[in-house]
Amino acid sequence: MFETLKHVGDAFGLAGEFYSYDVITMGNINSTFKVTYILENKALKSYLFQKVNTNVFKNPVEIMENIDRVTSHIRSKFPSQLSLHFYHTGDGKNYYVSEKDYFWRVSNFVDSVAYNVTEDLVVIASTGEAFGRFQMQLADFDGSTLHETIKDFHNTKLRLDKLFEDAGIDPVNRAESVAEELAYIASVRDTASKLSIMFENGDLPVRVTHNDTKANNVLFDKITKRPLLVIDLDTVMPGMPMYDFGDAVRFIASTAEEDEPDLNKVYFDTGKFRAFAKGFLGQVKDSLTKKELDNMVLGAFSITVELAARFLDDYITGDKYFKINYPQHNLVRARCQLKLAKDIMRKADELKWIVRTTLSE
Ligand code: GN1
Ligand code: MG
Repeated sequence: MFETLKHVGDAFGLAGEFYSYDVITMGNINSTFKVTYILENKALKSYLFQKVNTNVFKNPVEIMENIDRVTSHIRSKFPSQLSLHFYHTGDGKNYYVSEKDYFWRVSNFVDSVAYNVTEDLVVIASTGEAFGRFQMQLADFDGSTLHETIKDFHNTKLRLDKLFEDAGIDPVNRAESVAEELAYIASVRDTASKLSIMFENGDLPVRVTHNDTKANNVLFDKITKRPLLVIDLDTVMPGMPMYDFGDAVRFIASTAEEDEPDLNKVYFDTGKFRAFAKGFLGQVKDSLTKKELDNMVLGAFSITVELAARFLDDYITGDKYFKINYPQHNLVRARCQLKLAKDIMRKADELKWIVRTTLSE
């Protein structure tokens, strides 16, 4: 890897001498490295190198165009806000394609901390605030100028259709072993698909959304614990804010990691939900419609079922999409999301009440 990273750094003409690198293990799709150079004055300077997964992102050049547009929009409106800056190669591109056809990009490294699981309700509320602010800052951005980087990314109906189709084909003989999971998803198929069907029919507003609002996509200042920056803009596309809200809470309001194998540890924590909702809704409540605000909890349930279906589908089709660390990894992830979806459903009335009271505060 050392040689490869060095070569990529050269393509971007980074100053100084290659000093060291660390693999950053967060993220299930792209490969990320912190790479450090030693400058002439002996100071160290770090960068973030990313190899984009072109199996998932078929057109990474379009992703870089989207990121450029979105970050310029935010920068022009909020110039003092910290933002990601992508370096350019000698021929003026903000990416580099290596001989092996790998797609690389390099950005500034922001010295910060990101959270997977946290009990800190202040951090949780700040995460909500950061994603809510991101949504709000893009409220006047013309979504039609963005490329759809992954078609039907959060079209839950199509995701579930695909799951049952693949289970029928059963290419690696795993469908029978997940009959119980498939049966549960079948039982909630209509409920989980509802918002995506309304969205496709034009019954809900089209907004520009982040589409991957995991807590670890917000970077925090190590000392002040204030949010610095929302990252991972690969899937910024037209979408539903209920799904941004939902994707965030299914992750941050869980009592466990996304791939916790012991389901007795996995619950949806209403206290964490309340903290996130306060941060997020406080930012967006004036720009969203009542219909959107009324459907936040359904958004959380739907995207949790959707992600369970995506993990399960990947398991059924032989683990081709998400990076896995062991053979059952996608199944463990799917079960974890299903446990959360059931808990969200069980607590739905309380969660809706929390949304209502938060909005009237
Ligand atoms: C993937 O790579 P990462 O962790 O940012 C996935 C998301 C999932 C998430 C689940 C492009 O995101 O949709 O919610 O894993 N991103 C893509 O952990 O598929
Ligand atoms: Mg992502």
